[in-house]
Amino acid sequence: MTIDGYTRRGVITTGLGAAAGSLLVSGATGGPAQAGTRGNPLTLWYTRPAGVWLEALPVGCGRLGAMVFGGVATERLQLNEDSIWAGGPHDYDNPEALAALPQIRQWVWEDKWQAAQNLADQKFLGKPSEQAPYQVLGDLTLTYPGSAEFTEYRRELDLTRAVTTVTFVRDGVRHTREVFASNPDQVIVVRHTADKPGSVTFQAAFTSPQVATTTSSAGDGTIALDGVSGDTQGLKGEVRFRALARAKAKGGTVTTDGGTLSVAGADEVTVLISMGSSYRSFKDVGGDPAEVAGKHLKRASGQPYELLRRRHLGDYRRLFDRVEIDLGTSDAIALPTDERIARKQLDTDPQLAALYFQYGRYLLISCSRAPGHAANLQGVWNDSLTPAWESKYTININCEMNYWPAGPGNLAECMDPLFDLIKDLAETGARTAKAQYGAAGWVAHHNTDGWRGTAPVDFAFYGVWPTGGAWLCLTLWEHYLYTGDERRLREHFPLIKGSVEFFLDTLQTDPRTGYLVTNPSHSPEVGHHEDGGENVSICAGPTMDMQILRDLFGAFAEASEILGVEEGMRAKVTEAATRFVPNQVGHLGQIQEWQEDYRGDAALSRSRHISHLWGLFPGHQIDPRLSPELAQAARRTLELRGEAGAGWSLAWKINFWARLLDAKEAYKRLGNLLVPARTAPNMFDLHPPFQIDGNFGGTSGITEMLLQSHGDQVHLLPALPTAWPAGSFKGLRARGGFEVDLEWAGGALGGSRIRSDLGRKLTLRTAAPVTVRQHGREVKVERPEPGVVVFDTRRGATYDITPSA
Ligand code: FUC
Repeated sequence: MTIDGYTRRGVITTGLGAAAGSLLVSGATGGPAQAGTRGNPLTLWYTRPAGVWLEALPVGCGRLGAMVFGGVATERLQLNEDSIWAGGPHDYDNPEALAALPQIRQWVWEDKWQAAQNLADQKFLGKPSEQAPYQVLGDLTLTYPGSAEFTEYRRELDLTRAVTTVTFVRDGVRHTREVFASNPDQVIVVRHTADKPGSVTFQAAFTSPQVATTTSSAGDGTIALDGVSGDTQGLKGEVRFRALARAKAKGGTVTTDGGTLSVAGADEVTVLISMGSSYRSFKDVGGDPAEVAGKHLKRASGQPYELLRRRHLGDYRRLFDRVEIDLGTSDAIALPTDERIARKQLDTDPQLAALYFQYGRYLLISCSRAPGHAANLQGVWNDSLTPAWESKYTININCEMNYWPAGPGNLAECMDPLFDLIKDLAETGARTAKAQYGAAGWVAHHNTDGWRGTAPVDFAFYGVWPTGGAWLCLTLWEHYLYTGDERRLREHFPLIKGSVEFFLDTLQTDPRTGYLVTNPSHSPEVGHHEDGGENVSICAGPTMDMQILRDLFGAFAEASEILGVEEGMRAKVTEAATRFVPNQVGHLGQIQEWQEDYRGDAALSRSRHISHLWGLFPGHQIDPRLSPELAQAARRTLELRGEAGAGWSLAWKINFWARLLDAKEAYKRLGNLLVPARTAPNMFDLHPPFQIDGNFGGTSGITEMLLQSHGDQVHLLPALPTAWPAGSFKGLRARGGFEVDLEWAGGALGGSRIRSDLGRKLTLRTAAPVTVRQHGREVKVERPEPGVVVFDTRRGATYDITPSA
């Protein structure tokens, strides 16, 4: 582990400034900025070059990423390729684990937690007991000769085009540089133009903290960086990589020498950056990075800049443009983005929330696309060999949170890399199930990495949690709920089935309560007792496990019915689910976090993890309408838990409060997220340090305030804050295959248009009665209760919803 204060006792101390680094820039000599957003409110913009990494602007196309600093005399592009993991293919399973399992279980039944947890630490953790870090590739640094003075500086990231632009006047010439990452062409494109011919002159060179060498190839204006990922935990670094940069100039000269690319006196220049690695899969790193990087560079070099740009825009906009959102605006929009965050005044800057929402969608499109890996803790952007928490996949909350905006935010395709990850885990996790539990199916614990480790890691306190794979499987089901894509469901069903099989084989009947429970497990990262001086988390049947498994078993039953398969297993699964520990209310009126209603410190924990509210969000077993007592207890849990740390925790709370239909509390958490302690100048979420889940959780939270679709209902404006009296959105998706446009004014629904993709029955909840029309003709609806209309829809048809006169 690379984070300070991550101790065996389960306490993390994070100093705000320390990990995040200073956010202040000094010594910038920029002149007055070009004002405002230039009519495009979906722009992050700044009056100075980035001084530190958290001010640089991210671009990405899934597999590749770059942080663009926007310097005048020196431009730094910090580069990532998403398969550069330290170490190499490795099986983490511990052959001693299986023999220790009965004793660990027995001690848990006997409440001998310390003994159980110690034994798990000694015998049940993976080998090695920590996973590998995701690593930086390197930098491309461009240096531009000229005077130190410049004026009219502006740096921006336009979310509507996924292009970052820097422009300034230096030595009497206006220079413009545009950078984008193209998914269709798999290159990063850096375009230089100037308003006087012959004024583009620079040198470019690669550097890397990895073991790497630089070379140039004469003749084609190309430089190369060749390196290999780092060693870790006794595993040799085996991912070889190559980065290439090539300049194509109009006018002037392009030369290369000793790894340096020189351009002199050109009118305009396009630099293409291509990267490739030897990673073919978690078990094969025998690929040829030169072939991969060379192939993309060759293809992109053959195309004019305008075509590269057009192809990029076409691809990006196809996804991004599906959703529009307007939460209101104000004069604050004329301020640079970092100043807006620093003001801490979301109330007078509603557009900042809209910008944050769309930034989340931008980031997901930029870091989670095929071809490429799922979004890790930092998406794809990481400047370190030893990033916080190894920039891995933490699957006890963070990785799943990354994908919360995908369904409702109309970006279902961005889940594909996650589904590839799950397929890998089903393979490695089947080995772990067999080796460590003697069980069928597959299991993944709380973390995974580029080698798809599925054994428990770190310490038993954090790692012995067998439900990570089960939660991931529910993202496969969510994809179906949003899209109705039965072909995909059929493809994914074996993954769900494999997870269910593992639990059918390993769930234990608790000798004390008779419930069917996980053992050993824990409620993620929360200790329930001090036992012999040791903080212990180990237990049987924590609430979160039971909530996840209830949904997993339910999803299996429904999916198997839809697909017409596994009738026998369905009966078994449905029966087993009736023996799960129910959601329970404890002595403080809270949702009980464990099977037993532990008192004292356990019940009063201020942990940032609120795992026992999983059933409120992303699940929906706790619902103010269907289970008001549990909803009341969830509210009490949130009050007791307080506001302790981490951007992602705050983001989760927005979603919780929205699900409790409490607009005021949800909005308050959003306001707390959009402040400098939690949102960097470049709008990256701060744990701190940077962790991208908070961005995605925040985007999801905003959606949950405007539109919810669970419990077989679509709820319009379920938790609309008073700070957004008027606004609109377009293109949000609801479960059941509906696409929703909506506008509101005076805090009330103005009208909505809903397209039905699947022709399902629609149950619609609104604050006031509505009338439904199709092509202007009123549709006959049932009104089972005030505020609810139910009607059949036709596939592909559109329905207009207006407040009844
Ligand atoms: C868990 C959390 C931390 C962080 C890390 C990646 O350990 O407790 O807050 O999100 O994962």
